[in-house]
Amino acid sequence: MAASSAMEQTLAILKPDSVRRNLIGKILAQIEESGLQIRALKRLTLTRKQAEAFYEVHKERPFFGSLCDYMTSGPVVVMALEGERAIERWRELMGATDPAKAAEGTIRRKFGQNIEQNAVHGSDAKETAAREVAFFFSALELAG
Ligand code: 3AN
Repeated sequence: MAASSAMEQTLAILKPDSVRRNLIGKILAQIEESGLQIRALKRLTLTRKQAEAFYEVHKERPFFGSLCDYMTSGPVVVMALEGERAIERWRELMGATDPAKAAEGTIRRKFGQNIEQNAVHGSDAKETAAREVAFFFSALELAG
């Protein structure tokens, strides 16, 4: 088969509420069952500066300060996911931003607590995915 241009990488974050509630395994299982590959993975705690840089596109939004407080409130697990159309597939698996509006069976519907503490993050487009994967992972870490 020719190399597929639809092969993508995307960034996933298991947010502090997921790690705090011991949901890492359940969420990773759902990712693997979907057929997406976990290309790289680590646990870390974001500094304020890192959270502000990561969410820079939202800096004018009213929820920016609260979002950064929350994202620095405990450890997160960050992952580079890989597969055909990985960006869209991971968005589908996560569900809508607001867990109350997310489709049945999605991770946010099952595990999200509210629109801010919504369990997981996923890149929303090719350009953001490339930026977000590179924000957390080096070429060496992605080569495994
Ligand atoms: P998504 O994560 O679905 O791409 P974005 O990029 O609009 O959604 O929002 C980034 C993050 O900001 C969300 N995951 C959520 O934690 C938080 N957020 C989004 N909208 C709100 C809101 N109206 N109030 C509080 N937090 C929000």
